[in-house]
Amino acid sequence: MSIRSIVIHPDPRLKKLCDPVPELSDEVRQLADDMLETMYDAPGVGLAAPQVGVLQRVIVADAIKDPDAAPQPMVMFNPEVVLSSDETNVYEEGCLSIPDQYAEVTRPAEVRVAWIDRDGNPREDEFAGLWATVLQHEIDHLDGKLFIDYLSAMKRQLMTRKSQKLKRERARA
Ligand code: K1U
Ligand code: ZN
Repeated sequence: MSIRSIVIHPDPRLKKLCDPVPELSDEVRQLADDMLETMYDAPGVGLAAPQVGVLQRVIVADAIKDPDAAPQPMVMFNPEVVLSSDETNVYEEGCLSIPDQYAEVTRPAEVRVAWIDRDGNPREDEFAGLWATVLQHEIDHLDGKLFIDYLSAMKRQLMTRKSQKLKRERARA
């Protein structure tokens, strides 16, 4: 396993519609393992393949925030929200591609997600709380959508400028 570098906004790769994974291969399983290692190292509670520069529909997540709890790594290939609740939830979201910036986003409180697991089996399950928020945030990444796209144009511009500045500073360092 290895830690991959995380793409920082603004970057055209974060705005692209990602391709479905046609079939599970050693290469795509390796990508998922590397993404998990990258997510835990960051640290974060989720990561989508375009954030490591790969335009394929792969996400990983572990939305257990308690550092003393056992890890619950989740790998999803071709994840899809198939049902969303009318009830909504507001959560202060962050993004590893927009470091150190947070904003409240309203999303469905519960979602039913269909995906292909690491063994190639089709799966479907319901998620609530932080899991629901994180999975929606990650699936949005696969459609080229960032959490700042839910904010006003002014807030989005401000956060984009800050991220651009940070990206320039990191490139110089
Ligand atoms: O997709 C990403 O950029 C990862 C992002 C996921 C996310 C966080 C919060 C709400 C929705 C989606 C992150 O993991 S940001 C970092 C973060 O939230 C965190 C970091 C350390 C401990 C706990 C959480
Ligand atoms: Zn993100």
